[in-house]
Amino acid sequence: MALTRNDFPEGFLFGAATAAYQIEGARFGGCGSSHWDSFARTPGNVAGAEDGSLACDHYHHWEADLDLLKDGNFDAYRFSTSWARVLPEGRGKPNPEGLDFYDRLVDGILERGLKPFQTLYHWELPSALADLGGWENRDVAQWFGDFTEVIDARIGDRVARIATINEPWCVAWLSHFLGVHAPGKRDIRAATRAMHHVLLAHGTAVQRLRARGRDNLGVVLNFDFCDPASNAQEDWKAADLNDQIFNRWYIEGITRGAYPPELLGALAPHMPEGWQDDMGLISQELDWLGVNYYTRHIHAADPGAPWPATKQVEGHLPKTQSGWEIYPDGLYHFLMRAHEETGGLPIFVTENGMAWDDRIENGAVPDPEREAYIDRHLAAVRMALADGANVQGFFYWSLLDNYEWAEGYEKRFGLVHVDYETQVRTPKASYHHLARMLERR
Ligand code: IFM
Repeated sequence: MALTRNDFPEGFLFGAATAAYQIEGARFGGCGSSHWDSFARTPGNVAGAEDGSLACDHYHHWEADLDLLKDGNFDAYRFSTSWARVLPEGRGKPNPEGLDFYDRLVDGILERGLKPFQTLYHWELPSALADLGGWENRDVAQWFGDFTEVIDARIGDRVARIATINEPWCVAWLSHFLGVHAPGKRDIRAATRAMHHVLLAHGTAVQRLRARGRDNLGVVLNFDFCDPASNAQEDWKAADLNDQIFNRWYIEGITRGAYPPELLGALAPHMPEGWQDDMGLISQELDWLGVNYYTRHIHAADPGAPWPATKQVEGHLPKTQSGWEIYPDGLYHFLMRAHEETGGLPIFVTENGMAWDDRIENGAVPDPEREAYIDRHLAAVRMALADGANVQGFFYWSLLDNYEWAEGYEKRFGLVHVDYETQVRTPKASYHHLARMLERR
C-alpha cells in the first residue's frame, strides 16, 4: 500500500533540499569568487570543467522554484546561504544585493506556508579566504563566526532551523585528503587540520548564535555505512577504521567532545597545537541533528599500502547513476545510532536521494527507480520511529537537478528535471508521487 502523511507522526515535516552554489548561479548579484570557481576551472577537477556560474539560475527563478515546493505539498525547504554571496571577500563589507536576495527568499518561503531550514556553509569558501589557507587556517573559525552573525542579523529572526556546516567529512577529508572537492588537496596534514577546524568553526558559530538568542541550532553530518569485505579480522578492522574516518570523528567530536582514539592516534602528529582546548566549544549542546544518508561502502584491508591501508571493494546491490549501492538499512542504522549518540535529540533526515539518467519522454519524466528509492528509505525512517528514534522530518535531495560538484551536471538527483539550456523545469514522476503522498485529506 502506498504511504501517506498519516503513516508518520503528527507534525513530521517533509521537505526538499538544495544548496546555493549548486543552483543559484554564482555570476549574478555581486556574488564573490569561491574556491569552487577556481577548482572547476582547473582542468581535470570537474567533469566537463563545468562550474556553478549559471547552474539552475535559481537567482532569477526562485519564486517559481518555491512554487514547486508549495504545489508539491511540502512543509519545509532546506537551502543554504552562500558565504561568497553575502561577503564577497569572505570578510568585511557585505554585499547588499546578496543580503536582499536571502531576505526575499525567506519571505517567499514563509509566504508559501513552508518552514525555512537554513544551512550556513555548503561549501563555497570565498577565494580571498582560500588564499589565506582556508580550512587549514585556524582563523577560519572566527571568519565563519563573523559571517554567521552578518547573515543571522538579516534573516535569523525568520528561519525555523539553522545548521552550521553541511557534511564536515566532505569539507575536510574529501577535499583535503582525497582531493576530490575544492580545494583538491591530497595531504594528511591539511586534512587533519581541516577535520579539526571545521568542527571548531561549527562550535564558534553555535556560540555566536546562542549569544544572539537562537535556540534552533544544529549541524548536518553525512553518514556512510561501512561493511567489511569478508569475515577476516583485518577486513573488520578496515571497515571499523573507515567508520571512524567517515562517521565517528564528527559525531563523537560534537556529542562527546572526544575524537575516536585509534584515528586520533594516527593523526596526532598532524593535529594543530592546543586542539584539546577546543573540544568544549566543539561539543556545545545542540537543538537538533541533521543526518544525510545515501549509501554504504565495502572495505578490505590493503596490507603494504600506506595508512589507512584499506581499499574499497565493489558491492553487489543495485546502484544509482552515481554508482552508489542502494542500501536503506543503512539509514535505519544511522538514525538509531544518532538517536543513541545524541541522547534522543530531534533528528531530521536532511538529505537522502539518488541520481538517475532521467529523460523527458512526451513531456513527462518517468523515474520509477527514484519512487522506489524514496519509498524504501521512508520505510527505514518508519522503522526507526517505531524503535524510538526521535526523527522529526525528511528532506529529499534534491528539489532540482543541479550542479553535482566534481561530477558537473550529468548526475540528476532532482524531483524536478532541469533543462540547462532553457532553464525549463519539468516535475518528474517522483515529484508527483511525493505530492500525492503528502496531500492533506
Ligand atoms: O549534491 C550533494 C550535496 O551537495 C551534499 N550531499 C550529497 C549530495 C549528492 O552527492
